Amino acid sequence: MSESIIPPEVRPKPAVPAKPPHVVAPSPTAPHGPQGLGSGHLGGGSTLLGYIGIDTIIEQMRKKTMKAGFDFNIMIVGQSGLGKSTLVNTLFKSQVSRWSSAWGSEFKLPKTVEIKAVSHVIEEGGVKMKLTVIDTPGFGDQINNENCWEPISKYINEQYEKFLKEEVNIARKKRIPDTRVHCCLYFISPTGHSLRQLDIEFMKHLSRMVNIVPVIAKSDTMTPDEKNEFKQRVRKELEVCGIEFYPQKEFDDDMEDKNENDKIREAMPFAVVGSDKEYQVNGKRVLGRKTAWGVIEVENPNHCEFALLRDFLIRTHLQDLKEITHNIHYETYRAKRLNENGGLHPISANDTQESNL
Ligand SMILES: Nc1nc2c(ncn2[C@@H]2O[C@H](COP(=O)(O)OP(=O)(O)O)[C@@H](O)[C@H]2O)c(=O)[nH]1
Ligand SMILES: [Mg+2]
Repeated sequence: MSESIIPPEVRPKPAVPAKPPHVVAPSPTAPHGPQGLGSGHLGGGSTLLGYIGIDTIIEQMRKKTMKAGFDFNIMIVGQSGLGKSTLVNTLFKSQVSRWSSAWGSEFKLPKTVEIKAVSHVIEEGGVKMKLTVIDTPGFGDQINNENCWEPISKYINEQYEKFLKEEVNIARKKRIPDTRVHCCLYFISPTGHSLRQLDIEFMKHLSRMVNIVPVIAKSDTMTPDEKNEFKQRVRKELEVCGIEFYPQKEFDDDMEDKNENDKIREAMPFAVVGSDKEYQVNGKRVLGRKTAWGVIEVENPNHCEFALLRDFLIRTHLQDLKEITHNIHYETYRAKRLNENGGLHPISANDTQESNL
């Protein structure tokens, strides 16, 4: 047996990296010469140039994104006590939970709507995300809540304006800081009856300027039947009022997108439960809320729709939320601003109050 082993042939090292074995050297008689990139040569693996390496662009983009990191700005709106801070902490787990006590004490009894943005860099799997949570304590807490959407709409427009100013600068920054609101989580009170006037007013005025994702707060306070009935009623009311929440039908890219988003739209608004407390269930530590009937596991899809919301916001639609913000909402704002002023002049407070964009 050993006699049959042929010693490896000694070959000179190539001056350039070797081409994959299937690559054939260009023939001098080839009709297009060495640069001929006729489709016949590229389809199904070129015999002319062999492997070009276009597919590595994905890896190149991945590396760049990993280095640069990215911004995600989420706004939370709803009456005090609906579990807004808790849910955001649950969404982004322990990384942001530290903020909750500071928020709680800072905004105990707000008299008017205050808007506070808190940023934190979260890193997972080598990817850095600068997460900014924009809290709106005081929203809907007044006796008269008329126009309480105004300060929020003003804030959203101010961020578009900031971005626009940077964009039209002659000496632009290589990367414009993005403070635009990519997603507005709107908390609906689990009344079991219907939406309040305040909810309708808010979503009506803002649904065309920001991505609104409505959620039913503290859904553990309703029975499964009540929850389903309430969800249906809310969906119906939104439809009757002409309120389109994210993901908006008109922005579906293709049939695949439409099918996927249809399922999500039918399941919305997600009935969620938030908690930053862990419990031991079947030997595993889970985030949950203890009730007289046992522990409601926040991340268990049989218990509530928190996991659906998390997957949708973070795992499947985060990039789309950013793209719709940039390509649709910001673009609408930008076109309006450039049209109305014939250029850019400082924006007045009144300009940002109205959201008839
Ligand atoms: N039953 C129930 N209670 C909740 C839920 N989420 C938060 N809470 C509780 O509701 C209270 C207010 O929560 P917080 O997150 O501060 O509400 P925020 O004012 O909207 O930010 C706290 O005592 C929370 O523990 C939930 O999903 N279900
Ligand atoms: Mg709060």
